[in-house]
Amino acid sequence: MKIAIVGATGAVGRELLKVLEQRNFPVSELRLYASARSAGRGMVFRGEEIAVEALPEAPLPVDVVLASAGSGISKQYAPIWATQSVVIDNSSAFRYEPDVPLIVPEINPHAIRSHKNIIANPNCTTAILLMALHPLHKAFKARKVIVSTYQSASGAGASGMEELLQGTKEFLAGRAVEHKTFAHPLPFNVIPQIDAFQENGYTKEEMKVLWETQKIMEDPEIRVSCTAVRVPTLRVHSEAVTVEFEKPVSPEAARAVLSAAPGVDLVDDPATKRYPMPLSATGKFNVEVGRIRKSLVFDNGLDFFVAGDQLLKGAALNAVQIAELLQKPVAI
Ligand code: A2P
Ligand code: 11C
Repeated sequence: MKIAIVGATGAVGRELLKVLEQRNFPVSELRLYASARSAGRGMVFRGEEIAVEALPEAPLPVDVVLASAGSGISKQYAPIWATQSVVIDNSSAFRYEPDVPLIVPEINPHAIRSHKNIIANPNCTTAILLMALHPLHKAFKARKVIVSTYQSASGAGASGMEELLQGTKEFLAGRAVEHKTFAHPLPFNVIPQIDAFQENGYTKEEMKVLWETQKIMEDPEIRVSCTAVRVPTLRVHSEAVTVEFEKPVSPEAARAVLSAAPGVDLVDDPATKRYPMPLSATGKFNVEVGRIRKSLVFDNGLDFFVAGDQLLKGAALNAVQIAELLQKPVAI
């Protein structure tokens, strides 16, 4: 397949190059696009340097466009790209359109059948949550979900990582910490705001977790309340999750389900201090799940903790997995 990465120089774009390589995706030609600022810069793919091109205002000469340059660019250009290519869009621009499939390949690969050349990749927080929640939902039927997130700086892109690293140096040197990407200085802090506040008091990031969970799990009845918090880690979103199920559930039964779930690593041995953490989940394709215990609040309830590399399962890996589905539609 001829592939284009739009936003190739960004935090997700750089991972897309690596994931295409690691999964040995059949790329016959790779075109890299970013802003005019990056034009001419070289990026290495399979040992060869490819020059980044400024994004043109025209269709791209490829089969598949992997877009990760923000929702403004996707809104403007994806309809143009879609005239000639299948667009796998990492932004939130089209996720809630009824005729745009929103896909996590382990969960709803069948949704790809209805695509009209734009396919949406979910929000990273949602994708990581659902890797653990969906297998449990299939087994015990989840009804109410309460999530508190611990989201890393790279969720806000390359500038978020840079702001955390630079700000940490400034903090340690006793200087004032500058901030632009985040609403407040992030080093040695946590910020309970990701994206804009909505009329109901939740942020848009928090509402996305509800909207996208209902669409991907094809269950409009499931209720989700999220508190999304930025923490000073570089990579990996972690989430503390409480779920009330319709059917009786136990930690042992949940562990059995999760240990058989694709894309999940059960990391759950408190006696040896093994549980999901950003440092252990960094760079991993699988999402770590652990701290599984019976809820003290809900009768058919569980508490657990997940940590997943959101640049991978929450973005680049999931997008490449969707492209892999395009190659084998018959098998779905
Ligand atoms: P550039 O590096 O040239 O600014 P991140 O999510 O890490 O912030 O990355 C955003 C990506 O989107 C980068 O590759 C960035 O390129 C790209 N980008 C930003 N603005 C534009 C634009 N106007 N046209 C094309 N690509 C853009
Ligand atoms: C963050 N989850 O950590 C956000 C970034 O809907 O694709 C991804 C926003 C989205 O800041």
